[in-house]
Amino acid sequence: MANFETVVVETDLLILGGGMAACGAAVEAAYWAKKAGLKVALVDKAAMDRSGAVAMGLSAINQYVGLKDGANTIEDYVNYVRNDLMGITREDLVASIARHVDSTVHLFEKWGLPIWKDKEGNYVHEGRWQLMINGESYKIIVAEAAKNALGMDNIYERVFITGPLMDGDRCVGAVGFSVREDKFYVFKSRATLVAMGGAVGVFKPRSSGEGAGRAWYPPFNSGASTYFTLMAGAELTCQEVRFIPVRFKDAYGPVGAWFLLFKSRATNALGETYMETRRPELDKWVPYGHVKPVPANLRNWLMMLDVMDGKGPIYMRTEEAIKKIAASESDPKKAKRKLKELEAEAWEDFLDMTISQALLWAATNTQPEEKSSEIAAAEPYFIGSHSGASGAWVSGPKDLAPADYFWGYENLSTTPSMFCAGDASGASSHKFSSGSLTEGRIAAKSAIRYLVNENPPAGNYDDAELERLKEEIFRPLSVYAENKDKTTQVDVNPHYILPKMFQMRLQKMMDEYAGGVTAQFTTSKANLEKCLELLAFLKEDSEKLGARDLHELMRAWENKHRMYQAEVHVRTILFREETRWPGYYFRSDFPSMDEENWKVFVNSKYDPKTGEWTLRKVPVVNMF
Ligand code: SFD
Ligand code: AMP
Repeated sequence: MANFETVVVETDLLILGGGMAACGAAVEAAYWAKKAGLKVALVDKAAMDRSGAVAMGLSAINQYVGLKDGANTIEDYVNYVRNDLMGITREDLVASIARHVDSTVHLFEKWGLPIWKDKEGNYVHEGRWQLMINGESYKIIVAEAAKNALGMDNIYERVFITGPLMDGDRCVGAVGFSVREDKFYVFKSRATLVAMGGAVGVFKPRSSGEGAGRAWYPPFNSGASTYFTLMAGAELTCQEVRFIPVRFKDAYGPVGAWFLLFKSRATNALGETYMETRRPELDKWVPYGHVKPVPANLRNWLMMLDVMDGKGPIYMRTEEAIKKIAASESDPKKAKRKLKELEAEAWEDFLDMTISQALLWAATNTQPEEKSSEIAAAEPYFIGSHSGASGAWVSGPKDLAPADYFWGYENLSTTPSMFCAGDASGASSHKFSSGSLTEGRIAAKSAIRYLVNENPPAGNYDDAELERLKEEIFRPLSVYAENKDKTTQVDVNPHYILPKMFQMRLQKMMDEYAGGVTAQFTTSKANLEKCLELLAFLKEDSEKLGARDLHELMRAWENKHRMYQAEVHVRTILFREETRWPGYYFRSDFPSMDEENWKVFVNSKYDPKTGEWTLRKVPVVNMF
């Protein structure tokens, strides 16, 4: 690896990721760091303008509390999130974000994001908490603010972070490599903020063949936050709480606008509304089965029951919803205009954030005002900022957190000097884009306060360890180079495994044994144990990952990250002996919810030195 230049970057605060949380962190950190004379650097594996979940844009801001208008209270939001997560949530973290999120939305508007307004100049709501936006350029607008705040000299784009730099049990930076140049990066920091999103591609996708990269979640997020925090010895939480979005089938178009703004029904092929016909099922999941809105996983579950009964396909009744709204105009001219407006809004909803769904409509001659569209449950994803909850276990704010949830600084993980935000921080769902950016701001301000108050020393860095990390990072290139001539078919070789093959193996075992699409999201102790057995073999073979170029080296590391995301997920589902989130996953051996024994968080931890896992129950403390 002698030809790979080593680049060393020294900074006080290191922000990992360039998505919503990282951009919020950059804006806030730059402000406070300037006052304190501190340096802040940010690293993204991609180009910030289009990186992360918001890459394609979004059509709504999903968290706006409207505190100033008196529309809702912080408690209202906490109640909503707690219920949607079947009782398992860190109320202190949710409340902390809820009290600041409106100011973030106002910043978006100041930065130039068009938010829909009605004739009186008020925001147009999609639902109680959601605002409609013209959001195709959402990420570019947010990235511009972050870049202006930090300056491009402090931003490293197209640098893939592989893992942490440790000094004993303290995180003192990160290592990675350029995906464009032959460079090994060493970032030395006194505080680190992890915001590298969630994970896609751990489970086999519904898409196949040339469409296999197509998923609801962006292909760029591949479990880096989970891997990084695990390898830094941090405690994680809610790693069993995956997210299964119900989406327009095959291109994953959003359903929120249809259900909330257009008030559409979803029915089975017989025209029955499963949310009504299956309502008695909700009694089994009380108290959460009886709250409003019905939790996302239970909405999924009622639909899945119809599918399992052979009553599919399931349809979003777009034509019915559009006609109903247009018919509310008594003047025929106005009704015609309204119909045109609704058609445009329906197409924009997809064009703003899931362009391929609009293409699929076009390709299948679908006019939403004339024809229903199929919806389906997608494969599982890890996205703690949406309706999942996976992430690191972090300290809450002093004024809100119960004693057991507070250790000095908001969003500090259990690893000294390491903060987490967005998908990287767990048990505080429903942050979405606006809440994630808000949490990035909270975490960054807290990290700068930590640097000022504690003045932590620079880390000790062992040159031999850095050389070892460099060898480990680039090993897939040499594994391939040394063995490439031992085969006549490049993707089959007993001496190496290419990332694509490796990923297919991971996805197959997760799909079949850990409750993926093929298993109708169902699993059990026996299946999970089988999965762990196969994961152990995969881990052995991960030493033999081969890569032909820098791009494939990135793919190799993405899959190594995914493998650990998979393992912590499987271990956590196995540990929780109940079914709490049917519609996300179902334990056939523990088919019901057990409030007495399992109304708790499950926290998980990995010891990188011994390879041992520790899982424990942590009580849920209610604030409201
Ligand atoms: O409704 C490395 N989300 C929606 N939020 C909304 O507010 N409105 C919507 O309309 C939303 N919809 C939606 C949403 C998500 C997705 C995938 C779709 C649709 C299709 C949720 C938000 O997008 C989400 O909550 C936030 O983006 C989360 O923020 P954050 O910062 O935690 O994650 P990120 O933005 O994805 O950024 C991750 C960054 O990490 C980088 N990265 N960098 C270096 N090294 C590595 N190894 C790295 N791995 C990853 C990424 O490049 C990126 O910069 S709706 O349809 O559901
Ligand atoms: P989605 O497009 O499904 O991500 O939804 C966007 C937002 O609307 C999220 O906050 C969802 O939780 C919410 N949402 C979607 N469908 C429904 C529904 N049927 N009832 C209540 N909330 C919903």
